[in-house]
Amino acid sequence: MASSAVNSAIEKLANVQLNQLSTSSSPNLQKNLSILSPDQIELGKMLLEIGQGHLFEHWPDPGVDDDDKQALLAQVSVLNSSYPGGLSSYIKTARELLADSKAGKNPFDGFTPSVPSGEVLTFGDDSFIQYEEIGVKQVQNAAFVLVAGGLGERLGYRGIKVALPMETTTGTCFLQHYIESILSLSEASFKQAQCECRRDVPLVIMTSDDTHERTLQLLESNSYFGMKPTQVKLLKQEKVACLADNDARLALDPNNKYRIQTKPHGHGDVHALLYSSGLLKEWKDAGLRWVLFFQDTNGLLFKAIPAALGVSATKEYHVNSLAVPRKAKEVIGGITKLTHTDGREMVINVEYNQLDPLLRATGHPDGDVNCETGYSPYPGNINQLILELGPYIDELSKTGGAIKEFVNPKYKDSTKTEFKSSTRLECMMQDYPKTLSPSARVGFTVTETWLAYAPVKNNPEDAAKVPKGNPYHSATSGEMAIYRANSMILKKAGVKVDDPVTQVFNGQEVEVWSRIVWKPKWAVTFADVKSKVSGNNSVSQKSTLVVNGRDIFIEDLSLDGALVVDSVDGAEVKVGGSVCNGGWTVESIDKDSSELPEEVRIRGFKIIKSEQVQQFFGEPGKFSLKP
Ligand code: UGB
Repeated sequence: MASSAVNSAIEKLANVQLNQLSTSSSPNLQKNLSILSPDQIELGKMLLEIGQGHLFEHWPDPGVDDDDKQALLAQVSVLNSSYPGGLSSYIKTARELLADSKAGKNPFDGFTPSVPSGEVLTFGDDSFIQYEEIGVKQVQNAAFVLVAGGLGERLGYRGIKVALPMETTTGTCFLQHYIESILSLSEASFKQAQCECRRDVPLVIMTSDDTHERTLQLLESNSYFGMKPTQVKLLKQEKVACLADNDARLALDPNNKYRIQTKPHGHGDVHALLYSSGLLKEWKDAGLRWVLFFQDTNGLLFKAIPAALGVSATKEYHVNSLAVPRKAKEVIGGITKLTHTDGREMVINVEYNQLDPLLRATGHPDGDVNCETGYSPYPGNINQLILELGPYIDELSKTGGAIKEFVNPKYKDSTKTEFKSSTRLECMMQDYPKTLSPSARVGFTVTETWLAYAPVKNNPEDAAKVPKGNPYHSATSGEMAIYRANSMILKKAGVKVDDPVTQVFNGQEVEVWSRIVWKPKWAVTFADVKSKVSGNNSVSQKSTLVVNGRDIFIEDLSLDGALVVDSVDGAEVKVGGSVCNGGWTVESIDKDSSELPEEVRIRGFKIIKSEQVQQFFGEPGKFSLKP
């Protein structure tokens, strides 16, 4: 036998003995070593070291279920590599958080909440317009990140939420609107900044196993809604391991004893994913300065983005959270200043379920209530974050993107020794500032709700139960909010838009404004709107106005019906005169009618298109439309 072969045989024997020693606490794993690869054996040892020997308790002898055993360790490998610090770090944090939870420890122990001060914007005033202008210039230096890994259990919709129509007048879905907004903003930015090189503003979409394939398919089947496919990156978040008890023993899937049960970890995963993907560095090297995070179903938020980005640039905020006035008990977090007894201070989102107990525990016996303004004094977090890229990368280089987590076990009884069902660690993207040093510039920008926030989160039944005066956050209210915002913006630009009427759909009382919608390429800022509207214009409540082209100018238009104007780039169209027709009406439907598509049922109405003036200008040139 050659000496190298002897050495290798000796080494192999030594390894086997070593493996057997370190796996001796699990006889079942030990007797299966021969079917496992060296990497799998390492993972097995690691699991034993972190108290997970129960995973092997039921393992039969080699030769039985070997593929399943290997599949389990393959899953462990994914769980280990997709969590910053690996599974051992996950289990260590879980034990600490579970112990705190059992002891009833308040995560805000030692902190006193107070109302923070931030930038409060009023749509259309001089400073708003100025901020918009500054913000638009910055878009060329920005990257956008959409978190869309959530299934939207509260909404109960079976599809992915970004595919839902944002409004049913045109049927534009959320993802299309987001992409068109980014494209139009970047076009405006390019023009305004008069920079030499035009940049393809990047868009990252965080998906999950629940949403990935369908998101990709939506993009591919619609040619990425006009974006270059290379401009869009999908980053898929992995679920995390479930925990069966207070010792953080990993829970096995009730239907498969060779599979660890997993659940979503939350939108906070976006930071670790961006970091590990290398994109942040790529963006920095390309000279980008901002990263804007946003959520899956807020059809209004791009109306507030330019001004908020302007605030970030002006105030040089490392972190800028967008907020709106919040109704007490509304299911959105509250932006709060927390001051610790040791002098530490931070401005942070306190999640909706924690704000009331925190207030009660700190000398506010009524908890989360409205103040004299009719709103909670704590601005509502709409989870639209603007981070400055440089400081963001610096911080993530230290943390690897790990975000402070929390655990929310549902205990069987007051002894808190057993869970009703397995739990897991969770994290939220807005908790990013929690690890920042006190010198970090963390601020927020409040805009009016009608302008910036109308998410689609609640199913009709739950929405109908929302306390009177609080927002429904449903498909019904989400669509009506688009019409209201566009009507209000046109009103501010001098158009006479009739008052809305109140109607009830799916048990929710909503204001129905004229159905006014425009493509982002028509206007992305208030200044754009004002430059395209002149003279004496009026729109009646029963009217629908759809503006789809870049250079459509509305001048002396009297609209009482439906008008749809579409034009290619380069076609300059003046629209005026009197348009009067049967128009498009909003009709109630029965949400339980199985003949109607789910997208319609969840809003409780549909648009009946009876009569309209519709014109498409397909050639460049100057045109006039005066019916
Ligand atoms: N999401 C993911 O991408 N991955 C996940 O694992 C989970 C969610 P929800 P939530 O602005 O209205 C948040 O479920 O968590 C995506 C803030 O925490 O709609 O109840 C998901 O696809 C809260 O402070 O929201 O509440 C979606 O795009 C408040 O601001 C997004 O994350 C509230 O949003 C949010 O998920 C709000």
